[in-house]
Amino acid sequence: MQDAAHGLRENYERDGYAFPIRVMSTEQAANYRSQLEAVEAQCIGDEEKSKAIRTLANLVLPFVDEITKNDSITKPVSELIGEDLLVFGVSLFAKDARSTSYVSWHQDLHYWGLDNDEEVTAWLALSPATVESGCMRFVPGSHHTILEHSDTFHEDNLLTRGQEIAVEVDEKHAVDAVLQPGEMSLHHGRLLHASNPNSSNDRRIGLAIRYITTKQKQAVGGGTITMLARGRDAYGNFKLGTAPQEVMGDSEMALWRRATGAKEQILYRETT
Ligand SMILES: O=C(O)CCC(=O)C(=O)O
Repeated sequence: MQDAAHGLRENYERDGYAFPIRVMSTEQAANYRSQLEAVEAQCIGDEEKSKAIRTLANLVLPFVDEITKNDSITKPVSELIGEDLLVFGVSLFAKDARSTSYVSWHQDLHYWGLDNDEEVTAWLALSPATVESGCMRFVPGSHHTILEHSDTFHEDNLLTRGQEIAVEVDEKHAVDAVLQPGEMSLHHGRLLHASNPNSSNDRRIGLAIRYITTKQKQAVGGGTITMLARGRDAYGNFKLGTAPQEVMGDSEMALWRRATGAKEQILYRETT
């Protein structure tokens, strides 16, 4: 008989993803969604704080930091890449009800400047991610080679550079990563994935947490600020941030500005 960890690893290694994995109750996910939407409402009109909700929110929102360290999330990740985990990034992918926002076919690791592929994204659903609401779509087994990407900067594309792979994807092989609130998917940094617009009447909200091993190095760029999520950091390859104590307090925002500056140098390199 196979143990659960072995089954998870086997599926992930074969397909480049695993889902659905329940990591918290529906009620807990609804509670996190309310906290998130309360902060979003408070930050309307404040461009910088609204951006901090969308990227690296773990540095400024204590409840997001708490999610990234949740044992039910980090344990399955540790079964794939090891016990010692850093949070390299957190992105909120929220598509409003009946919105045209989408994500083009891409591979995450293309632009992150890391020196190897010991990275896993945990994508936590805080609202229903269905075919209608524009759940993620994965191409099974596409995580073995890095493909060329081109930048589109399309205004409806939720990705930083609107990046998309430069070849056609045969969508008939794509799998819909349908998730209920409180469930997550795990995907490999080279997996081809995308998502369609949201044609449902509810928001589609997903929190993508990028875990790397402490052994990783930033091969391109520098100054990346990470957060220890599990285990210990015996390498010191990245600066470690301090956990936020206050919702978007002054020191939290100062750390976020430093981290965002460093990250943008890497993400937008070679663009004008
Ligand atoms: O949320 C989405 O639709 C896309 C997310 C994504 O591209 C990612 O987590 O890498």
